Amino acid sequence: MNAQLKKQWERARRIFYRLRSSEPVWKLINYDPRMRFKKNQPTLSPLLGQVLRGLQQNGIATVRVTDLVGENLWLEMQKAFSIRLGDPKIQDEIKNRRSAPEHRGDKYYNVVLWDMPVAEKNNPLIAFSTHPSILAIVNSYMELFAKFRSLKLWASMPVPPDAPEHASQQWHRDPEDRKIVKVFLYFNDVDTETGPFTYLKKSQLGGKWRGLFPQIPPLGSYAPKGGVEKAVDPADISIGTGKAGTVIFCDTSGLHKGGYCKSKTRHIYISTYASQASLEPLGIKFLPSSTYESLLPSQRYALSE
Ligand SMILES: O=C(O)CCC(=O)C(=O)O
Ligand SMILES: [Fe+2]
Repeated sequence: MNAQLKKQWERARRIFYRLRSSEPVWKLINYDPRMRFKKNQPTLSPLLGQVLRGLQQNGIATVRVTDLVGENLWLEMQKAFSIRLGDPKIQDEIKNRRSAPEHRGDKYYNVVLWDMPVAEKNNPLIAFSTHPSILAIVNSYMELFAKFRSLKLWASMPVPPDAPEHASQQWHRDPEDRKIVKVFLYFNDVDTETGPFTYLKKSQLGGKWRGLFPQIPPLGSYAPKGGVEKAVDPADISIGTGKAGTVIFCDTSGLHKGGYCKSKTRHIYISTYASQASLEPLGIKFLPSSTYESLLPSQRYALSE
């Protein structure tokens, strides 16, 4: 392709994706999941309502895991987490981890504790990610039946002193969708040494910082170093320190970063939800739909491709 043609092709591609993610087209693509949500609107307890309002107003809200899903599930989740962390192969990886990236997007600082995850409904982590209370918040925020798109279970390891911020340690917007919900759960206490998840409040769809380093569909965006700090009031930056069992709901189409651990390891579980318009590859394997037959409609929908 000659240079002129390439340029035109690139321009056409940009226009196509911008149109595809515009409100009317996005709503059209999501007609079916929007109608499903209308027919199955959850009633929210005062606590869930509060989390939803936080998401709507600031793009972020925090809640205790036990208030959301109860003590028993949290205990089972902690057991499941310890088993994965204790796996000799994982322990080896932690010992032999690299101390620098190999390429641009390489999250060399995260040891992956659950590779090729399969969504077995009795797995406590999957039960958490598809818990009716969580889906009630996610779907009410998205105003549609959302898809559970991926999960990450990480030990985020301390980086060498003065290592540059790399990949998602830098301010960025995720690419998946116009609206995205990620649910972050800490399995250990996270302070400023432990790479807390950090968010620019009101950078979600409809927020006052939506236009700052915006997504470029079908991509997200990275902010230049220092660009966010220069543009905003420090009070708008939420630093997600918290005890083990802290759950953060966040629209990561807004500006965020995290995982820059200075001296302590961070144990984190991340569930991603987006609409069926998302073009990102699925990061989770589902079982045949008959496996999920006993579940609620919102859960069955979340657990489908
Ligand atoms: O590791 C973190 O805190 C940030 C992760 C992130 O950017 C993401 O999951 O989208
Ligand atoms: Fe991200």
